[in-house]
Amino acid sequence: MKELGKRVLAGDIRAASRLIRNLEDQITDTYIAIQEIFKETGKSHVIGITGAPGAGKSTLTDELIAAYRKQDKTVGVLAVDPTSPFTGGALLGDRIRMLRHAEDPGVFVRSLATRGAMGGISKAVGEGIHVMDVLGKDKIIVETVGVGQQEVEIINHAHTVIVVLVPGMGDEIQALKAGLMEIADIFVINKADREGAGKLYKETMNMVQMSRDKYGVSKGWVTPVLLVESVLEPHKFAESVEVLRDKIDEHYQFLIDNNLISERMRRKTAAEITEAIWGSVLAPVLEQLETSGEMKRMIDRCLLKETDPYSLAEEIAQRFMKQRPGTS
Ligand SMILES: Nc1nc2c(ncn2[C@@H]2O[C@H](COP(=O)(O)OP(=O)(O)O)[C@@H](O)[C@H]2O)c(=O)[nH]1
Ligand SMILES: [Mg+2]
Repeated sequence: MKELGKRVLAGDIRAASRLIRNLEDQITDTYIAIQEIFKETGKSHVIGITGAPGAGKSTLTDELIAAYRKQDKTVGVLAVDPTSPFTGGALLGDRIRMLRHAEDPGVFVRSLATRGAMGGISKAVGEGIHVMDVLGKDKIIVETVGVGQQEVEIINHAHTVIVVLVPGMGDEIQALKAGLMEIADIFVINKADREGAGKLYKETMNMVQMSRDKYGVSKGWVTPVLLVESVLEPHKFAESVEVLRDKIDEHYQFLIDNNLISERMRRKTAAEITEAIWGSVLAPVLEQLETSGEMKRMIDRCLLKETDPYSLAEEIAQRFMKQRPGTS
């Protein structure tokens, strides 16, 4: 696994692809490659695009690639789909759709569908971003499906978070109140050809306004709401995605000008350290308990009420953490 990181540093695309595949398969010693490249990370602008399945995120991403390429900016895309842990098949459409950029050396598109270990997807996303970062991509777009906690995690990885809404998904405004409001740097009302787009736009504007009244303008950035034209009208679609591109860059500039970038970088790094500790401390312990059969025995004992999970955890902590050589 050594060398792989070095090859990525040298701009080797095949090594980068292989490393990302290893992340996806959660091959444990990928961390060596990440160690090798970490020093060179932190240069790209990371853009998160989140929203319900079918909201048009991939279609939008594809057009956003084109919009950035017009300005000669290089783009990396990580399409994350934790909902297809076995096949990754749901992403096939994405791959085909973004095929028009396949021959462009300034574009690097990869998908991630990890096999569902706890915290695994977030860790793989963070590492995938590092890989694209050291490949020198100016912009890295991370597409995530907004279900459950997933959408909130994107804020640990992205500088700019775009929340995509579409008309005709009734609960969405409800869901927004429950937390999306805080993570969105930009709202996109997508599929403008659909009935209700105007209404959704107004509702979202109202919501932004209300939270402004309630919390005040958060350090000067007023979350914009952009109505993106229908993909069925390619010319208008391209134009409104260029407006989106400029807003995204305006947000990044805003973070830089107001010294907020370091705050986001701290949050990103804190999440990464936590995940790394999880990976190197907790994961091996759990794995050992699993393979030795002790986990099974512990479950049995708990069910028989001979003990409880908390006493067991304390026991495990004693054994693994407090009895290392030199610590007692
Ligand atoms: N009517 C309409 N359909 C769209 C628009 N944008 C995307 N779609 C379609 O919506 C479906 C889901 O799009 P996709 O980009 O895969 O959504 P994702 O799951 O959020 O990535 C596809 O069939 C797209 O062709 C739009 O502006 N109008
Ligand atoms: Mg998609």
